[in-house]
Amino acid sequence: MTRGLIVVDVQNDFCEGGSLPVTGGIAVAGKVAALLAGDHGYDAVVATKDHHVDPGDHWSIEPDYVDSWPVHCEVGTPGEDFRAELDPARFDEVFRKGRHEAAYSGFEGRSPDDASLAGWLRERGVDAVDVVGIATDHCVRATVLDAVAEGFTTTVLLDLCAGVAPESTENALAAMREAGARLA
Ligand code: VGL
Repeated sequence: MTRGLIVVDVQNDFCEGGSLPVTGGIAVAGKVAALLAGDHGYDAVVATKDHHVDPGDHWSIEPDYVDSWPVHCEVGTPGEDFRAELDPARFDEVFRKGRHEAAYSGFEGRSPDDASLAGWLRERGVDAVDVVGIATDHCVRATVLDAVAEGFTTTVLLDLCAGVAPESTENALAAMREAGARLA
């Protein structure tokens, strides 16, 4: 198989100290950085970024932390940047999503050349993907479900993921497993 790694939304705002901090986000950033610094064996490594300009009611001053969230990953702010642990040079491509919508799934993202994630991976012969990042119960979940739907053999590396809340994380694990993803 030709294997790809998808690093989902390891951005400052989703880590401790950010506007929508997920516990364990910084630890995930460190572990992903360590993986990418070594001889990881992936044929392609991509990252996704939440990249909001005006995502409508995805942002709220009274967020419910289910469908609405504090302002996060606003284009042009440090919160939208990758965590400093990550060296962007390790990514073969970056897919940005959510300019004017929620866009939880990395498969909604586009490269600077306007490639879709699925198209970009297929063009390189990738047929299996590992998914890591933040948050297990939202953007990782949506990205994994789309990866399976797009026909990729999909594995979630749970040790390199962090979730917002325990219950929704458990639900996400069940949904990803049921869809046919492998949880590792
Ligand atoms: C995410 C909540 C809101 C995520 C994005 O990256 O999982 N979560 N927007």
